[in-house]
Amino acid sequence: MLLGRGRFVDDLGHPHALHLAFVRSAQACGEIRRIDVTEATAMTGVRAVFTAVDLGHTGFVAALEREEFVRTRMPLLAGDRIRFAGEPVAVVVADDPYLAEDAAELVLVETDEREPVASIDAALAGRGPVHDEAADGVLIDLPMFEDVQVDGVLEDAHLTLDRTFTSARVGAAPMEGRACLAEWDDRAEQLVLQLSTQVPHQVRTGIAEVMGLPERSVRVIAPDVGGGFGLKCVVGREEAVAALVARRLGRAVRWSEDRRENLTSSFHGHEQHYRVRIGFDAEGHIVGMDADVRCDVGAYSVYPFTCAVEPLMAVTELPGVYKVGRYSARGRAIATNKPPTAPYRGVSRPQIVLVMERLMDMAAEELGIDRIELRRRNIIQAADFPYLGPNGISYEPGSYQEALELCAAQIEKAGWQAPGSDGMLRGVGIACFSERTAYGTATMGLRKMTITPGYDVVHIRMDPSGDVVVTTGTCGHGQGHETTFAQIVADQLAVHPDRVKLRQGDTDISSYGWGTFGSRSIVIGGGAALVAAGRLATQLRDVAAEMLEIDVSDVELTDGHVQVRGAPESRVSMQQIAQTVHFRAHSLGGGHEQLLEARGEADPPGMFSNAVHAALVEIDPGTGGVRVLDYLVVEDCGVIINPMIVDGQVMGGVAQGIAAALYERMLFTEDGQPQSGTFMDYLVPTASEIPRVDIHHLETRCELSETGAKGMGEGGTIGAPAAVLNAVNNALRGYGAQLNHIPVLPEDVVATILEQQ
Ligand code: MCN
Repeated sequence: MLLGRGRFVDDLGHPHALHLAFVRSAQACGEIRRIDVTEATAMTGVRAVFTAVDLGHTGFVAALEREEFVRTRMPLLAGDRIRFAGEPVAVVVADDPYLAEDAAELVLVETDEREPVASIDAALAGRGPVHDEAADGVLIDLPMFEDVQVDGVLEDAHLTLDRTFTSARVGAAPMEGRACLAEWDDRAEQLVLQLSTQVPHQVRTGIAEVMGLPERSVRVIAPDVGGGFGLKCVVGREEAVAALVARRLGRAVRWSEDRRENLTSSFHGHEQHYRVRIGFDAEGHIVGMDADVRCDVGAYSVYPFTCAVEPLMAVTELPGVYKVGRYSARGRAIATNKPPTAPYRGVSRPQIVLVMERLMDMAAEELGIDRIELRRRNIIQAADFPYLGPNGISYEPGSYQEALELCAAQIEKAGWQAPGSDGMLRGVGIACFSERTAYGTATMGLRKMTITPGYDVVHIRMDPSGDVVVTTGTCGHGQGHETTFAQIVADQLAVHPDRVKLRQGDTDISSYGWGTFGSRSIVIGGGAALVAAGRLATQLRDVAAEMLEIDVSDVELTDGHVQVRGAPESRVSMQQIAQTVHFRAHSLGGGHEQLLEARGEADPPGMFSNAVHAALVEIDPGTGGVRVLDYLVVEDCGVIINPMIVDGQVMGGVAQGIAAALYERMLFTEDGQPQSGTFMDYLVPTASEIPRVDIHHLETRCELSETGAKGMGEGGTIGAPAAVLNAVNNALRGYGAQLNHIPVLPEDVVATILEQQ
């Protein structure tokens, strides 16, 4: 990548491809009266203009098998109603992208404008509805773990806090936006769709469905993907339109989203409101909690995850690493006239950790108990494992308390408690959390999605030169799977990792797989790779034993060879074994028809990584500017496959979490107009805003995973908002700060200071 050898969708040459530009709605809400494409169609170089009518009003319906879930449809192009500003209503196909853009501006869309629903409050106040099927604006309402004792427990508690928290809508801002190149291959009778995605097979399923084709007639290929962060783990309507247009015209077509489209018209996440009541006894133990979680999920349910992902995750996992006693929660997905939300990195966990960690700090202050001590009293202890939470989740062993103690010791060591200089205010914040990773089908099944992800299958093949090719349905897009999968397989086969090549991101070469999201790849794909490699190792031992004329129990794999145990001079290389199997099979006694190939599968129940984050911030009371001076992470993701990659994931995640805490937010006006259409308005932090991150590892081997690893790809993002927000409040302790929203902006800081003066 650094040498420029990466190949992204836009790098894929195609001399005859036509270019798409989408005509997008200028209004956030309205009925479409007329779409006039005459002028655009007449432009030289324009090959076609399509509307929903031309495409047969197709769309995606993502659903849960739950009574409470309201099924809605996301049309590929808006046909009768506009549901957000930026929604695609027509597509122009032209010889070059500039012509396509110019022609798109000539398409006339006449609408009867309606008053949009641009916020949770507006939706619940009865404005709308966004979908007639959901008259009250709620797409799913989930009362969960309804413990009737909670109210009583909270009334009788020594201390009860009743607080609200909000987090702003954010975008994933991947370096590469969405992009695709679609072509109908007449000879193979197959649509070949190359696109920037995390989930090639789900894209295949979705597109085959809207095109009315069997899945074999759609091949989806993800070349290098320039970041996804959850935005690309759902199926986009623009890519589906490209597929339909390619087939319709019998021509290759391509589309690359520009930055403004990415910011305003793709998928967002994390716009949530919480009201939480939590009770403590006099010793600071949590006795009960109840929560009302409201998620602004935008205009549509995304395919295939649906809009229930955020509320479900939030209510299920809110208690986190703490023993909460009694628990009850309600989670709602609320439709608004804004772009839909996808499972953006962390999926509600940055929010629930923020809620719990702010509550712990606020309670510590009210109770007069040191904030680390209060956490110590409530955190799940080693003796509690396997711990069964009030949310019905069983937590396998982790190093929750050990991580807390190590983090506290490191804060001491780093001298963070020293006061700031030059009138600057300094604060330290910490956040403890667990991250449930690698959900298999059984756990995913609890969500009741009509399409339930979870398992993965890996195929492994040794070629005649003794090199190994591994194919997987997971689809790394910046996580270094080429390296870590090779490590796992190489370890099993005792070959150098350079001799193992990973092939991913192509639905024609791998078994059905679920791609990469939910920090699942190393546990599920990597676990399946380990199983497959183990089976291949058995075949190698069998063949070698026959070649060496010795009992199979007397051979071992080592250093690229299979050798007689204790007699290293009697050995055959992998290449010798592979050539014998492929080219001289007749010389073997039979039973080796498997040609040195195997498959492996994994479908674990899901497991929890854990971590503690700490941030040191400095605030300029004059400007309200917040700087993160230093950052500390203690994390435990089980057996670490590759420490450098894990550290990279943590650092990237922390940067994303700091961004959510201090900078990024998608703003909308009251009439649903996006205000964050460029990187001048949507503040992605640069290297100069991100501090050094000091990372310490603990390793609790996971018995639920083949490799002993637990996932961790979202962890950095999950802990950072809470750690930073606690640090900001801590820095402003002299001003009675109670900042419970993100991002915290300089004006919030200044307002807090002024209120006390
Ligand atoms: N790893 C390891 N040892 C462990 C655990 C993980 O060496 N015990 C390594 C894995 O081998 C893998 C990486 O760490 O190379 C992340 O592994 P895992 O936790 O399995 O997560 P996934 O690979 O499934 O990645 C998904 C996760 C998610 S959900 C988002 S969103 C995300 C993220 O990863 N988006 C990213 N990290 C990203 N990183 C980049 N550069 N770009 C994105 O879009």
